[in-house]
Amino acid sequence: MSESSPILVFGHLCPDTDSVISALAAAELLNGRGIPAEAAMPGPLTPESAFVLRRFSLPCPPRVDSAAGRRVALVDFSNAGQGPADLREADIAAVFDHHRCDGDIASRAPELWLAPVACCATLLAGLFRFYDVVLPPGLAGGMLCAILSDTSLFKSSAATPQDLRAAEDLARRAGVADIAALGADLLTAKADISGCTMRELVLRDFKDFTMNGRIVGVGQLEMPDITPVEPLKGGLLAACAELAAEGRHSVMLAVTDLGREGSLILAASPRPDLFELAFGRPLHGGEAWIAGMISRKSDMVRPLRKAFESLGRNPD
Ligand SMILES: [Mn+2]
Repeated sequence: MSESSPILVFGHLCPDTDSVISALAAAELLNGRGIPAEAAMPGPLTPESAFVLRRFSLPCPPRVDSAAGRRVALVDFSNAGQGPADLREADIAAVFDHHRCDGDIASRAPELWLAPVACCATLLAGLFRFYDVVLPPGLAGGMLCAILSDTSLFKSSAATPQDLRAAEDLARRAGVADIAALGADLLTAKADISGCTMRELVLRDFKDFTMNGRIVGVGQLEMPDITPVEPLKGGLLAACAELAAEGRHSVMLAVTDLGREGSLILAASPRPDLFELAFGRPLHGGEAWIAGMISRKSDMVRPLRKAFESLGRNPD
């Protein structure tokens, strides 16, 4: 394992804006501390991330699909299952995350930064101050977008006062006078579903979670208004079923309507009763409208994990 090549910094598979921008930010922070590092991303750029990179003239991190034999730093995730397949063969030099840590990765380096905030960029913004590293204005703008994206423009129940304060500070550094206008542009970019296959839409913002020994995939599409998705429901549900057949117990897509502040869930599962237990509404033809559901972490994964934990250990 080479100690001389730069640390490769990347986020989770199907990288969202926070994963892409936090990789750039953590690489900048490490370089600023005299630790050579370069950002990468283990998946394609989403329309939202492409908009953010363009808007703030930030470089697109190169694609990386293998981590074996590299020194790496993880941003926005800390579970082996959400990274490249050979992540366990990498030397993990640092972790920056804001999700629960299942403890299935190991690191020799005592550099694990985990914080209960809604966005990894919020944590990193604090670390630039901690290490007294200069934060360039363009990167600050990107980090602001990551916070707006991860908090669904602060509508998410996962948003904390730290996220809000970081966003205000980053806006000042980036010269963004109107945060709400930037948020609206971001949402327009995020909601662009033109030219995508149903599978690409389910995978656009998708994560696998291990719940009581079962793999459950949860994707999310956020839109100002979900009407354009109505005619696609059948195709999206079929794509969920296809992804479930690839080694997962269940796959759910939440199509989040930020205007109505709720989500239409589409679920392919042998146990639809678990979704009713988690969200308090029965699925009809694999779908249900759940009022108030916006945050994947708080409103989807947490109750679903509880429902799966009510199952025994036996396969079903
Ligand atoms: Mn994040």
